[in-house]
Amino acid sequence: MSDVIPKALLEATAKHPKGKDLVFQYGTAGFRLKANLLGSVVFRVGLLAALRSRKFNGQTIGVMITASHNPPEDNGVKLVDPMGDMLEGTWEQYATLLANAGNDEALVEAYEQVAEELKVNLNAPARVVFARDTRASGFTLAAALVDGLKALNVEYVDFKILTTPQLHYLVRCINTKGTHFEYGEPTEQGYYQKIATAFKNAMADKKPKGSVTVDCANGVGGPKLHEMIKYLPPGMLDIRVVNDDVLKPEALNVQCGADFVKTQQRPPPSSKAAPHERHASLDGDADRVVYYFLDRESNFRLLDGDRIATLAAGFLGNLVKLADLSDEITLGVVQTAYANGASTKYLTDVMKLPVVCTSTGVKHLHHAAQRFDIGIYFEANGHGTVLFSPDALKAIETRQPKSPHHASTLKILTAVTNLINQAVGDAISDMLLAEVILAHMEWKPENWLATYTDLPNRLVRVEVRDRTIFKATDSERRLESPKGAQDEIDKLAGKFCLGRSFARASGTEDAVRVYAEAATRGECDELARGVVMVVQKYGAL
Ligand code: G16
Repeated sequence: MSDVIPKALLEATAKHPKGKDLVFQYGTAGFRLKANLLGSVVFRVGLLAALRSRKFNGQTIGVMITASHNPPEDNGVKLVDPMGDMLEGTWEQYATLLANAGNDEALVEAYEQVAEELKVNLNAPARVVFARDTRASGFTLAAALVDGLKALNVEYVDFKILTTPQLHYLVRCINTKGTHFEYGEPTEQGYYQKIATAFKNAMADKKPKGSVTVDCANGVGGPKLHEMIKYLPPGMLDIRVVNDDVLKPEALNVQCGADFVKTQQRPPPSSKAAPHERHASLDGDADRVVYYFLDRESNFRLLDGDRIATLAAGFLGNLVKLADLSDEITLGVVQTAYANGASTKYLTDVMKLPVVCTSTGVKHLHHAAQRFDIGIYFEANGHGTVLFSPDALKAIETRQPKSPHHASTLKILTAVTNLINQAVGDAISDMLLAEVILAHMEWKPENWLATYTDLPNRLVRVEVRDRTIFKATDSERRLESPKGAQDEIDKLAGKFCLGRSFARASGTEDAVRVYAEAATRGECDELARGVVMVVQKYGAL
């Protein structure tokens, strides 16, 4: 064992032994599983966070303990990189390696191997900040993390209960403080102040019509949205917070929240929505948001992540044009295979924007969005944000106003860059952005919906014996294994007008997801049923 690894590490590993026969995988959003199996994983994530920080000579790394949209008994853990984005992809294998290493000396050896392979100076300082959502298991898991950090002499700050995007914000603020890229005050209050000020400036002299009711999935978004409201200019926006009971952790994501609304395509049973009212639903850690409303006939109408992307693209594209910056600023949209075909068609054919498709997981979308000056990325499930390149920010900042109208356009554009969380998708910030845009356009939800017509679609969760046999390719639009499955899916999809379907293994749940869309509801449901049967056949339990 190397001299620089404290004996404490060996002692600490004994407290968090890995269960026999368990295999862990750093998935779409870190590790996710039943909370009672997660202790050893969180402890080992602490070791990797220490290595990652030392690799960057003491820059702060974030660790978020959350299972977001998953059921209350699950939990999860993921790492946040110095600029507040997701852990760099090439390091995920090391997270998986440490999580699966044996106990005691075997773990220390794995740790040393990783440190050597990554050429980490183990004498460099290490700093980690962490937080958790409102799950009952979070407190104990945070203690396991602390054991790992202490054993490796890491300086750490426990931010206790936060939304995932708040932790990403803090990491970015801490690491950029005093630099040219300073992002904000590295405190929870700093987060509210920055977003509230930007909201006020972006709203300019507009006033949203009516109220917005926000379903917080009985998760951390509830208390944090209540807090945010205190910072917003009084009377500017009537926000009604519902499903904000965090004292009953068993209520988290149950029959409410963004995932429920999107997958079930109906309001939470507790909803008291009246026709034409705006409703938004957050997920369990407040990084996703979808809108919905009831139309005149009380039909449920969903305004999902695709809709937020098209709303933002239209508004920002227009602001860039009015600011006379179209020649300098490129704008593009990033989606996944789950994006409704009608939204992609609208973006390319009507809005004439470049659209890129990536695999599921914001880490993939984020990187693709960085290739544009303004990169708008949203998953259909409501997870996303808008990224502004340093060149775009500079162009906006240095453009000399030619008229009072031009000046106010530039002011709104600047405010929007501050309103949108540049680190990661943020439900609270995204919701306020949507409110700003609706107010400027003087749009009701009906106007937003009228921009294009979604193809009927269905998302089904299929339990299989071993989801890892379902290997996808082509931005997860096709299955390369099990052999033969994709041919059957293609044949089925070909039978229906505008039929499109795919199956992929979830990276956050032990299941395969099937997506289908087609010209009519009946065809879509038939296609979904057929593809579910294909998945069941190949993945027979
Ligand atoms: C996470 C990821 C999202 C992804 C979702 C579902 O969301 O951050 O990018 O869309 O899981 O992923 P999968 O289909 O692989 O299970 P969240 O909100 O749970 O963190």
